[in-house]
Amino acid sequence: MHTYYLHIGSNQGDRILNLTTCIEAISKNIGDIIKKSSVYETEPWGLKEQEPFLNQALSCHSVLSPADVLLKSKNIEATMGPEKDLKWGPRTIDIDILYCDDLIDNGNPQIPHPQIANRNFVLIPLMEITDDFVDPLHNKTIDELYDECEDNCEVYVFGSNEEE
Ligand code: PH2
Ligand code: MG
Ligand code: MG
Repeated sequence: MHTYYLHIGSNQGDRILNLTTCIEAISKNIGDIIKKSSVYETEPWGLKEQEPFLNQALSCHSVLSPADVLLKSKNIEATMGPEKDLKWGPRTIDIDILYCDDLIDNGNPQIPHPQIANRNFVLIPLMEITDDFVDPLHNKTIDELYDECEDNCEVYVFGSNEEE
């Protein structure tokens, strides 16, 4: 059994519904959701001229390999929205694999995700659910990575998609 940290995002359509639908699909096709961060509204990174994103970090348990989690994630993305045509552009849903246990693998998917330490919209939601988890590449906690991160993009708590 593996513990995965995933990061999901949407800036098209009903963004909250997209996150909720995506989480349901992850629990059905990948494995049990262990933790969910709050939902954050985040300034677009990369391509500035687009709608703000909602982002959320998750942990889940899965027996699947990273390659299979990537395949399942691509299937969920394909079911939920049109193909992404622009790098860093708008998305109905995006699922990124951040970590699998303390694995370091430069294959596909690359784990840890190569951009974690550079992005507030990943680090801030992730910090909420990682406790004392140590990034195996940097040998630092997510709090430490955030302290050192030079990204200036704005990230606000938007709310929660937790059932009341
Ligand atoms: N995803 C992108 C490009 N830019 N910016 C924010 N704030 N959040 C994202 O999830 C995001 C982005 C393409 O995957
Ligand atoms: Mg992404
Ligand atoms: Mg992606």
